[in-house]
Amino acid sequence: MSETNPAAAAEVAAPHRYTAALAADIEARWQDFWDADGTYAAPNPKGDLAGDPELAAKPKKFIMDMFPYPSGAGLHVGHPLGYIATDVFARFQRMTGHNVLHTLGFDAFGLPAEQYAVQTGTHPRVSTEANIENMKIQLRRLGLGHDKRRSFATIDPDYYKWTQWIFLQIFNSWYDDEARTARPVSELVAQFESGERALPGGRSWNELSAAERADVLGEYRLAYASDAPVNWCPGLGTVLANEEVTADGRSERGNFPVFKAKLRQWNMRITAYADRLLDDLDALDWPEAIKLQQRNWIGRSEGARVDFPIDGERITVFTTRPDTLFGATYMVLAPEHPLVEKFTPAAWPEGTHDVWTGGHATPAQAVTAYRAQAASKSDVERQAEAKDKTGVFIGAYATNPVNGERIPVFIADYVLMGYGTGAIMAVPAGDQRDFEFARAFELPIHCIVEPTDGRGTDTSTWEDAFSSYDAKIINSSGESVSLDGLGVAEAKTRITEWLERTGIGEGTVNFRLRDWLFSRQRYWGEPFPIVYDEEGIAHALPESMLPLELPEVEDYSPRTFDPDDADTQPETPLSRNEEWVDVTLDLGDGRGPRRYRRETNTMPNWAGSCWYELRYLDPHNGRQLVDPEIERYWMGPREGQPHGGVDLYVGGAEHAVLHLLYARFWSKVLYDLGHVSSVEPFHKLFNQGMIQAYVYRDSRGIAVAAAEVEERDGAYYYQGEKVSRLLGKMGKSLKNAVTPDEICAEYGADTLRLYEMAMGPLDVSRPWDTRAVVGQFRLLQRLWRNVVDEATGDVTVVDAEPDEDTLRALHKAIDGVRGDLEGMRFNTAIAKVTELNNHLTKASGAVPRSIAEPLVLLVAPLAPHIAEELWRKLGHEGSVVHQDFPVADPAYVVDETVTCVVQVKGKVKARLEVSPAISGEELEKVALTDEKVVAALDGAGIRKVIVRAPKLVNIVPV
Ligand code: ANZ
Repeated sequence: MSETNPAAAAEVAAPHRYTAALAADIEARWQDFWDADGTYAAPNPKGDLAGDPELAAKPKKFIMDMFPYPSGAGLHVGHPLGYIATDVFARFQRMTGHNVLHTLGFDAFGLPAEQYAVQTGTHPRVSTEANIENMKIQLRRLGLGHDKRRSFATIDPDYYKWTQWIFLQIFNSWYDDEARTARPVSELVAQFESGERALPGGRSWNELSAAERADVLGEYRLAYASDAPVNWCPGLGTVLANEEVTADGRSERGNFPVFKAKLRQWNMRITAYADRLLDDLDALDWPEAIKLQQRNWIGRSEGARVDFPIDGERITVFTTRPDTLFGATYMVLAPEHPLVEKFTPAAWPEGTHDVWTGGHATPAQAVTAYRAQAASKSDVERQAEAKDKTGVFIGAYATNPVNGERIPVFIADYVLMGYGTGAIMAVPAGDQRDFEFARAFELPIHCIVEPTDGRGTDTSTWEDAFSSYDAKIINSSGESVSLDGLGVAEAKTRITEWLERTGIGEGTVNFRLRDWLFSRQRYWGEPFPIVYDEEGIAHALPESMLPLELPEVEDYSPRTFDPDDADTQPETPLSRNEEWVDVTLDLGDGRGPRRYRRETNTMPNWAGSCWYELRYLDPHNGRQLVDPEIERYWMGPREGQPHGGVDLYVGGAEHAVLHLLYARFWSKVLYDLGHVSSVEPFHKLFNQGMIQAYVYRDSRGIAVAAAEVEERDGAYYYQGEKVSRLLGKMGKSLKNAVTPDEICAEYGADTLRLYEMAMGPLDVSRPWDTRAVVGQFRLLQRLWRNVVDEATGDVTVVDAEPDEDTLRALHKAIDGVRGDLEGMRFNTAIAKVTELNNHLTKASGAVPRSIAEPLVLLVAPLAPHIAEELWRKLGHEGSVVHQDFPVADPAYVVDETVTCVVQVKGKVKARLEVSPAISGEELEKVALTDEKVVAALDGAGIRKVIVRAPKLVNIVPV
């Protein structure tokens, strides 16, 4: 008996069956065709489009993904979820008459390449470029319709030349608060020169030395160097932005402790834009959750600044509750507050309470000791609730301006230097932190709001502070102002008016947002186009010296330190190349050639992604960031998009405040300076869900290779040992990564695309299940069989007229798929295609051409390779990519109805038009509420209803 291989036998019988091998062949051919043909090249309104009025009349669609970091691990199937979605959407838009721009670049500066370089000695450029090449191959295999002429990586000197150029625009600008716009620094200098704007200290511009002028301008520039306390992470050897520090005060990368340290660093004055960043959110089509995160991060608080007199000077506090001024029984300064020394006397005043001194002999000793203790904590640790409140009296008293009471001044770490004014009036009755502190330091607690929860006004019996916006103010009368009896809101208004009238304070708005720390002690980032002269004054390089390329260095690693040693100082890798650092340059400023020292920090890895959407528009422009006409065409404001921007931007929700806030800020500066017409970079934002995967762990909790786990009776085993299963992230470290390459090899890219899109709504996370992929493969096999003879490879469609049922199925599918693709409901679109395809599979006889062709067009955005192949087989020249998407005939879309006869006592009383699919229950309801039936029953009770849906209802009254 000879053994036969059933698969091989099937292949002989059906050599033109849609198999993985055939899919691979089709896909490779069409990918080559698209590349050679330039199918996805998006014409710009200049050049290519100028002589083509038809093309110029098309509406535009700029569709973008958050570009990838080319990691050495390559892509797993989770990565392309968003790329496939934007590709399907872009293809649909092309087929509905839009000029579509869709491409993908690489966000290629960053830590992993640098760390790999440190470990292996490979230059980060070499490993990064190799990773990009690898990723390009993986992406190409997916059949993504990108305009490859427009792709770039942020590490290309041609690209970062413009990142540096934008930095210089920002450096050379200041924010005019009155005009609410950025303006060139030269205009500020002109204002100082003419005396139109006063200089601090009343001096004249001409009197100032070059260094003094630089200092004055540094207070205004939108990019400036300062010594403000920054997040120093010794374990990484670099400083970090607030956004890169976790809620528990550690580095997001590496999980090392982060300390506050005073280091001279570059900052971006993003705070100047706080109100505009907040206001402009309203008109953006973004998920509400992301808008909310940005609003919270910007953190607008309305309140007042109030001056408390002390020793002939004053301490200014920020409070959101000026209505509680009568309850302020002490003050607190942040330990780092610059006025602390000034008010700290040599000795403890008479009668100082023991618990206030921390056991120190003098106030100065107490302050020094407490400052050291506070410096070792992060802001987050300092603010953590339910912690014992610590602090120390500085030996001085201030005066509460509403009632003249002498109140002691403390330093305590729960007050942060970076918020408000770094000083507070403490109202223990109304603020929980102040309450805890007052209890710990035996300070008075004045009840100034009538409790509404029955606790009474005797604060000695209270267990916590009382806060309510609905309560009445009490015990708040002074000589010139009284708030007693008012509600909180009225009291706020009244006291703010009083503060302003008396000059003691004023209503203000405070933002939580801090300036963006913009320098890093890294090698693999954009060098700053800044040099310092012998006086240490920073100068911008002239545009002709850009790009300033990264020099070669021996050692790429920043110096790292004991992660817990806060007293360390960063050392930059670029500082190790003396030849590059110390240069003689003629900056073209009339001063001739001089010696300079280059800035040796590099920009943070967020810089390159702050403006990349603009470079896609005009990627090879060597003279300008982007041609203004081209920018206006793709990005300019439109109806419904008042701020302009990319039409669709898809990416993960984890970038809510980092990348998206920074990019919005740069966009606004460029807009203010007249370089772009769009105020916002991204009009519509969509967050795709995550593809999750099962993580299997052994008894020690260590992840085991998911591919080798076996299931038996609902339990999971790895090499015979029982393992646990939990849904988690997909990735190399959890040993559960599935690559797109594997799935493409087994089924083809079209199947992978369909599977990823069919898994569920795009914004929802979903578990990957390799075994389920075959379902989409079968759909494509049935589609293929509906058009092609598997034995001969010939097309089987016929020119016969389709029957009514089939026409209805087709037009309903067209109607539904159109709406679903427009609404990015790709999963339901696939369900509708499947339904139509199944209808054709079940129907007897060959498929009419007038059905097969639109079916292929419906499939084209989702599974483009098979669609191209079938379109060609159906006798069409060229590509399916720019064909018109089918339009449904409304006559076939409306539901077909049947007539249902309603009898009462055996006599026909009504005829109802109902859906053939109506349920018995529904039909009975409709019949019993029909006017004529109700009339026929004339109030009689019902004994029995016989329903034969959809055609008959027989009612038997009592
Ligand atoms: C008196 C008061 C009474 C306060 C009361 C609150 C409740 P948001 O809403 O987040 O803006 N505060 C001000 N500056 C601070 C700083 N640098 N560090 C820590 N806390 C600070 O918070 C504003 C409130 O937080 C301010 O209003 C101030 O306490 C405190 F019943 O002033 B409040």
